[in-house]
Amino acid sequence: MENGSAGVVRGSRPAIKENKVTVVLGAQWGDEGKGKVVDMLATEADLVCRCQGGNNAGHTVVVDHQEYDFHLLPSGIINPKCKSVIGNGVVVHLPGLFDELEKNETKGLVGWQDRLLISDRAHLVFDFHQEVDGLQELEKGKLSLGTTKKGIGPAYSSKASRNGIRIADLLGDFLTFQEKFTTLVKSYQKMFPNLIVNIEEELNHYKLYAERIRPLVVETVSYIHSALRAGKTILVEGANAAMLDIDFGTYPYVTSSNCSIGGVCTGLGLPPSTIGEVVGVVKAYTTRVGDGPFPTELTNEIGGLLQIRGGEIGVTTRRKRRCGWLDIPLLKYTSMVNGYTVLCITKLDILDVFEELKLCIGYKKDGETLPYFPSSVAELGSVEVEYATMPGWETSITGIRNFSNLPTNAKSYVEKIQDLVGVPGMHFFMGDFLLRISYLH
Ligand code: 2SA
Ligand code: GDP
Ligand code: MG
Repeated sequence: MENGSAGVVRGSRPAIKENKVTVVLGAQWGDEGKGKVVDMLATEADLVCRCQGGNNAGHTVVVDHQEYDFHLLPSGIINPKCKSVIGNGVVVHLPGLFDELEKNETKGLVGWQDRLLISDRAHLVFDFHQEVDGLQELEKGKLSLGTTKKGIGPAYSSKASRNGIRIADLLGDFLTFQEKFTTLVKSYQKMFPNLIVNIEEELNHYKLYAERIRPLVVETVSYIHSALRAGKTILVEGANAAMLDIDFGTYPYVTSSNCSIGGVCTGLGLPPSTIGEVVGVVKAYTTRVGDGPFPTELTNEIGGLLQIRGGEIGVTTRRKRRCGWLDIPLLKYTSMVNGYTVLCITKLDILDVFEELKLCIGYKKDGETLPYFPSSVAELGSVEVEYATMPGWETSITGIRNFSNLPTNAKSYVEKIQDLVGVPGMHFFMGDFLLRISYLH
C-alpha cells in the first residue's frame, strides 16, 4: 500500500467487475409481451423480481404448448433453477396469489414453494380494497378509468396515507394486525357507507393465510443485494408499462404505481448504479386496455383485424384491447424516461397480412410538430397525428428466427423504428412468437 493508507490504493480502480441487474419494462400501454421476454431471459437468470403493481397485471407465457397466465407471480416462476421475488413495491392480494398458484399447479407448475420469496415490506390488498375500486369506478360514472377492479388504486392509497398493512404486520402480533385491519375497514366505511365487510370472517381467513405465507417471507433487500454481490444473474420484470406510470403516464388514466425505471429502485431497494441493461418491450403496433387517450387508435376494420389477429384480450379482465398503429413519439418519450439500452419488438407477425402499414412519426398542434409528449389528456387527446406509410410484407414470418431471413419490407419496418426511436447502442430482439430471441446487432 505505497500511495494510500489503511489498505486503500489511491488512483486505481477495483478490478472486480460490478454485477448489474437486467430490467424488462413495458414501453407502451402494457401487454407488449414482457412475460414472454422475461421467460426467455429467465432461462439464464438466478433471480426474477417483480417490483411494482399487483394482480392487475397479466402475463401470458407458453412453455411446451402449455399456456400459463401470471398476475402476481414473476414470469420466471416456471424455471426450476430460478428464484422468484415479489418485492416491497408490489401490492399483494393473498387470496389471488394462492388462486394463481393453484391454477398454475394444475397446469404443471411444481416446486414453487422452494422458489418463491415475498418481501415483508409488501403491502396487502384486501377484498374490500377491490370492492372500493369498483365503487370508485361507479362513482366516477362517465369519467371512470377502466381499472381492473383488483384493488390496486385503493391499496396504494392506503400505503400512501400510511394506513396500509404490510406482510410483516400480518406475520407479527395478530392482535395488532386485527386492530389495524379494523381501523382500516372503518375508515373506508366512513367514505363508503354501503361497504359491508365481515371483519371476523376476514380475520379468520388471514390467520390461515399468515401461516401459509410465513415460509415464503424474507427481507428481500438484503436477499437481492447478497445475490447481486455473489454474481448472480438478476432480472427485473416490470408490470403494466410506462404509459400507465402514475407520474409519466396519461394521468389519471394510469395505474397507481411507478411502472417505469424508478419503480425498480423503489420497489426492490436497488440503487440506480446497480441497473445494467434496460430492455424496452415494444409491440409492433399499439394497444391499450381501459380508458384514456390513444392518438393512433384505429376504430375501423384495421383496428378490428389487429385485435383479432393479435388475440388482444385482457389477461386479467378478458376485456378487448383497443388497437392502433405504432406510435414513435410515445416510444421516444418512454425511452427518455426509462433509458432503454435494448428494444425488443414483439408481435411483428401480427402485421403479416397488411398491404401497407402506418407509423405515427409526430404529433402536431396548430400545424406545428410538438417538441414534447403532452402531459394532459386534453392536449394528448387533441393532437393531430402525422403518419409515414410503409409497404407491408404480406407473407407469413412465423418461424423466422433471425433478422436476415425476414422479408425486405419487414426488415425496413424494424429498421425504421430503430432509426426513429434512436436508442443509443440499441439492439433489437426479434420477438418471434415462442421462438428464441436473436440479436440483430
Ligand atoms: P388498475 O386496475 O388500477 O391498475 O387500472 C388502471 C389502468 O391501468 C390499466 N391496466 C392495464 N393495462 C394493460 N394490461 C394490464 N394487465 C391486464 C392484461 C389487463 C386486463 O395483461 O391484459 O386484463 O384487462 C393492466 N392492468 C392495469 C387498466 O386497464 C386501467 O386503464
Ligand atoms: P405482458 O403483459 O407484456 O406480459 O403481455 P401479455 O401476456 O398480456 O400479452 C402479450 C400476448 O402476446 C401474450 O398472449 C403472448 O403470448 C403474445 N405474444 C408475445 N410475443 C408474441 C409474438 O411475437 N407473436 C405473437 N403472435 N404473439 C406474441
Ligand atoms: Mg399483460
